[in-house]
Amino acid sequence: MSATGIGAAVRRKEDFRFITGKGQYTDDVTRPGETRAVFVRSPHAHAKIKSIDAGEAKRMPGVIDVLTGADLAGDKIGNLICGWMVHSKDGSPMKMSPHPALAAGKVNHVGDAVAVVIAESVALGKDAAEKVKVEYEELPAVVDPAQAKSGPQIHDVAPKNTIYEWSLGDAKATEAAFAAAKHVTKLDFINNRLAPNAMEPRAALAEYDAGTDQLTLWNTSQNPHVARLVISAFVGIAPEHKLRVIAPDVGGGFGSKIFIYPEEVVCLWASRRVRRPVKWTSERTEAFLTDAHGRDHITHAELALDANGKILALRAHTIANLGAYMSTFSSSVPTYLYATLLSGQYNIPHIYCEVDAVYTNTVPVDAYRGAGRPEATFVVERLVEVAAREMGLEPPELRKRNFITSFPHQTPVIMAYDAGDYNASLKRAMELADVKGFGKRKREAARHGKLRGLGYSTYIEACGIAPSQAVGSLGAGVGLWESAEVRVNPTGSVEVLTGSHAHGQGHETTFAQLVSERLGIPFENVSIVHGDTDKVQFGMGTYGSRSGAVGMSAIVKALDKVEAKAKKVAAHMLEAAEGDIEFKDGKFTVAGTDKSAAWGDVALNAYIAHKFSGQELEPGLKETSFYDPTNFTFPAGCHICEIEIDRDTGKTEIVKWTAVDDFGTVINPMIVEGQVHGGIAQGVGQAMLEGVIYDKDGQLVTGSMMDYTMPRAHDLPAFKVETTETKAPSNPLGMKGCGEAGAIAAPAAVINAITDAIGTEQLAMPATANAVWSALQRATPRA
Ligand code: MCN
Repeated sequence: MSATGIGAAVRRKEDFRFITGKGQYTDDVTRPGETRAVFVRSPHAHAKIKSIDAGEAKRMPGVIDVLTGADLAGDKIGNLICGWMVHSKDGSPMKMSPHPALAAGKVNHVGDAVAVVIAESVALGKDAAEKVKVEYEELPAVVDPAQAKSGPQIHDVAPKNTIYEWSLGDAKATEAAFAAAKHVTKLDFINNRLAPNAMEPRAALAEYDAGTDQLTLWNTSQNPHVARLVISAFVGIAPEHKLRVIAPDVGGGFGSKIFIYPEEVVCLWASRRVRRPVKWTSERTEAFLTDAHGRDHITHAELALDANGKILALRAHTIANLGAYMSTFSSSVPTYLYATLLSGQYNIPHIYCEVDAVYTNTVPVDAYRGAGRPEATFVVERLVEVAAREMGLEPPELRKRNFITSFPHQTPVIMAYDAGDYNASLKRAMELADVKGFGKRKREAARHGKLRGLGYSTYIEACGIAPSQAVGSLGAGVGLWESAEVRVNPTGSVEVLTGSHAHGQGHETTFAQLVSERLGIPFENVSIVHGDTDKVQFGMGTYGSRSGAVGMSAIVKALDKVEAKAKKVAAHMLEAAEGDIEFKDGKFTVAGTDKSAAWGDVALNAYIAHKFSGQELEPGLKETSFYDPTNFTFPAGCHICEIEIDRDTGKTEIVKWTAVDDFGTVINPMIVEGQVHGGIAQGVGQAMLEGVIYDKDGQLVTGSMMDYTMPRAHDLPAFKVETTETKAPSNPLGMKGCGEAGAIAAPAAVINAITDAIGTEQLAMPATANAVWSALQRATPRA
């Protein structure tokens, strides 16, 4: 392994600019004549708009225009749409509501955009926004997804507020397996609603060039090409390349920046109308009110087992709250990304899952780190842990009896797992966590009046989203491949244009490590270019932990082509047959001789056109590829959480965290470890601290950092993180994604640990001190 190649813990090259304040985020970009957009938002969860009077606001100093849904409709700007079709079990298509970028006649959640003020500054815009008089007729609201079907109807297209009633698996076979079971474990739980809270809030800056009829959008996007494709259609920009989307440095996304939001559509449209650049940057409270939230499931789940603890079947019914409108990918999260993972790491012969997706008067819900897979893991890992307790088995023992041990393994819920060694990660995690010494630690804690608990989460996820072949069999339409272009300059330095987009994952480092290793050139001589639709031809962007397995595989494919062409050039230079050229460590050699040419010489020669005159070889050294994997990758692992609880206050401290994950080939262990740390922190946040709360009228109670608790460093212990390795056969590097693992594994590990200590399974997330204390009042702690 070279010091900067595959497997090396290279420091992230992008961090210098980030930690020295040199990053260029959307809000840092300024354009001459820039104006600011300030949105007038609904204070009501559900109301008719009787009238909007913007007269006074329009006359205020510094106000350029005030635009409403009527203006939008007048300019024929269409509705935001959800991209993935899901059919109900009766075959009917999902009920997609209209979603105009500015409300048309009715608002459906607090924060719904009603009008926009375009002003010389944010301050002037805010003053004017207060003077926009909107007369509302309030309507009753529905907030609780359990009440959605009987609540006031939100959209004409969706009776009983039902978007779809979907199912997966064989209901009859599952029922028969339950009938034959010796033991059935039943659980009810809520997977709490989360606010994404990326460090950089969403922002958009749109500029219209009347000379060329060209629009440019700087945007906090995780997938600028998809944004261009979709937004150009909404805003009526044709041909599509008249819109350039640039996602410069993006300060975190966690999924929340892959969707098409009203604000960027409005900025583009407004800049074309007012003929000046229009910028909008979200404030934190605006972010709580408008960024798509995550999770929000109500689930009843059951596990059927035989007398020996062999799992016979699993069934689940979930109500998924999708909020007031369907967001870009929301339909797929509680279906294709959730129910398809309900087999966990286990050999479960029969699974049946029903998902009812509903509208409520809350902000839309869509993908958030893990997207469907944390919810699935929570179902499976809570059921397994509780079943073990109920049957008097050690939780790891029940897991071992049911682990899938031979691959490939076809689950009853579509996914075909390709490789893994679940026993290996469980065994190693138990060693690292010193499970054997737990009893002693528990007794010691008891002497100090504390309760100790140990919780496991042996999770699985499907990453590398989303191979066309697999997506086709899910009936979900388009697959999500990735592109790469490798440009070799005459000096031998390399620029890689990738369709992936980094917003914290360190691609500028790991992608350069791959190229450095493959071409045997210095890491510093490789630059990664991403996030600009005028530079990169097309790309699908970053989410679903796909940039390694899919994005880097596209680079491998392009590098293969580059190497093949470079060999032709070297053969010409060395006057040898092409088949005799070997390439290793940055050197082309004629096999069996000492004749060789260095990478840099070959690169230069590739550009000396006269050398090839009269030959078939074209000058230049640049190759493109599009890579569509044959399957998802299936990262899996074991997380063990150990907690200590103060009996008097319910205050719970995580005292130990052990994670052993299988990410296949690891490119950069330091980056991977960082990804796992971040994921665990978010998972712990969900389990113990975070939770979006709306009151019964649809007012957001947790609308600021004072009300919505994010995990801090002092909430977390020093993590013990290791990896095991089984290579993913579906991509040339054998990589599996690592970006979501922690967030997927952690909630179940935490709740399993706390319930182990307190002796009741009735504990809702977030397990705050108050919740734990209350649960303790109803329980007898386990000895
Ligand atoms: N990697 C590696 N070896 C592996 C797997 C990955 O070295 N076996 C490296 C990759 O090269 C990349 C990083 O680890 O530099 C993450 O790779 P991957 O798992 O492929 O995930 P993506 O790059 O596609 O990132 C998406 C993932 C998701 S889905 C969310 S949500 C998330 C996450 O990454 N959002 C993040 N991590 C985040 N980290 C930050 N800082 N900010 C976010 O918004």
